[in-house]
Amino acid sequence: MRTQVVIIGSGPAGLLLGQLLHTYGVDNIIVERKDRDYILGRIRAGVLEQGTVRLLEDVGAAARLHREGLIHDGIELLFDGVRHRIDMKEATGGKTVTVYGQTEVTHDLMDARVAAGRQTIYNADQVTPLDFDGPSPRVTYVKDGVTHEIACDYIAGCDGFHGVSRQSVPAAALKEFERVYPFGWLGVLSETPPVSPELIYARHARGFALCSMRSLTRSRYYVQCSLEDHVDNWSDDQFWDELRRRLDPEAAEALVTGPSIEKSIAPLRSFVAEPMRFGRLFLAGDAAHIVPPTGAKGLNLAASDVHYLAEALREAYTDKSSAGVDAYSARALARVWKAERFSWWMTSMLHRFDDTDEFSSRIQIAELNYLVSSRAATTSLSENYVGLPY
Ligand code: FAS
Ligand code: PHB
Repeated sequence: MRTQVVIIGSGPAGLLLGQLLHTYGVDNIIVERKDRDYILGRIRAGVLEQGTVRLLEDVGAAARLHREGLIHDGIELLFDGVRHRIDMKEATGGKTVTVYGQTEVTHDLMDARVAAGRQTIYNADQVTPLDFDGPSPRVTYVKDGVTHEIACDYIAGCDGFHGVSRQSVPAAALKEFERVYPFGWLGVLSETPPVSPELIYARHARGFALCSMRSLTRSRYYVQCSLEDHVDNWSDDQFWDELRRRLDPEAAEALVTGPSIEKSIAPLRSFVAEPMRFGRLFLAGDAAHIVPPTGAKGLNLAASDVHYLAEALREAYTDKSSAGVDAYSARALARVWKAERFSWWMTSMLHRFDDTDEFSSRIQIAELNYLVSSRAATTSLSENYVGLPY
């Protein structure tokens, strides 16, 4: 088999890249180790920046998002028992975010890919990117016991943090930066109306909590938990009781509880691999970087990465210029590190750190008090949360 670009991974990064390349007339095949239903069963992100929405519009995959997505002008910060609204729309001159689950984004992109007649190979085992340091890269994989090979011009590693692409790069060629946080997020999805019209980020002595949503009838909640914790230790009632303890009285009273339809613990880390290009292999999305979800940046960074990569590949094919591919890594990393900083800052400000002292706790409160009383600080949070320009 031969194509112009092989994309490894059918998550948001791979699917969005595939559709962008399709609109640019660049042939591509996605090779994915799982199947469609497994991918759609993963519950992840919930907040889209305007840039991400625009890219989905560009590839014709935003119709349902515009019907069902919720436009949010602000968020609330809860600390010392008081909620403070951050009016991001006012602070950024009109920018907003859209609440629409990653599962739905993935579903819409998969449907768009089928409609475009583009090929995705699911259940591909032993996917291996080869010869990407030369002019004739190729990808091999095993399916139903048969080994296949796809010759191509470029390989896009969109296979997430645990994927094969970054692992295929010689260790000496990579520099990795990492901060692992000493806690996780226990998340619950429930068919219950959200406790509040906008997201509530709560700092509490017992730990962080987040009230989010997927629609006006489906809510997504998180509480900070220990890394030693296990989801089996938490009955639904225990989760709801702990969430109530971390909310203000009004929200605790208003909280509508119900059976969890998904419950899981996600670890938190900050991670960046540099560079994001190795010859004709490019890394994009979680394959290259991870952010703690506190800043709602993970999915949105995957989108900006593939925006830059698709532009670069279009330039390579259309203008026969390597300027874009040569600049891809530096261009993507410039935005990645700003999102890493923001996500680290939100996480440091809102979570309970058992290994720090009272001084650090007072600094967190001072940071939050400054944030809600300074227009400059509110503007800074807002412009990062709605998404810095590409
Ligand atoms: P993905 O991991 O989504 O997709 C990679 C794809 O590659 C997968 O389909 C995988 O099966 C496939 N793959 C892996 N190895 C392969 C191989 N060897 N061969 C072929 N295919 C392979 N972000 C937020 O903004 N908010 C959140 O609340 C949030 N919660 C998260 C919770 C969890 C548990 C995780 C893991 C991430 C969360 N994220 C969140 C971040 C998440 O949304 C990612 O940023 C987003 O999925 C990135 O998309 P991709 O880069 O496409 O990677
Ligand atoms: C979510 O709805 O899953 C969500 C929203 C905002 C975040 C993290 C997760 O910062």
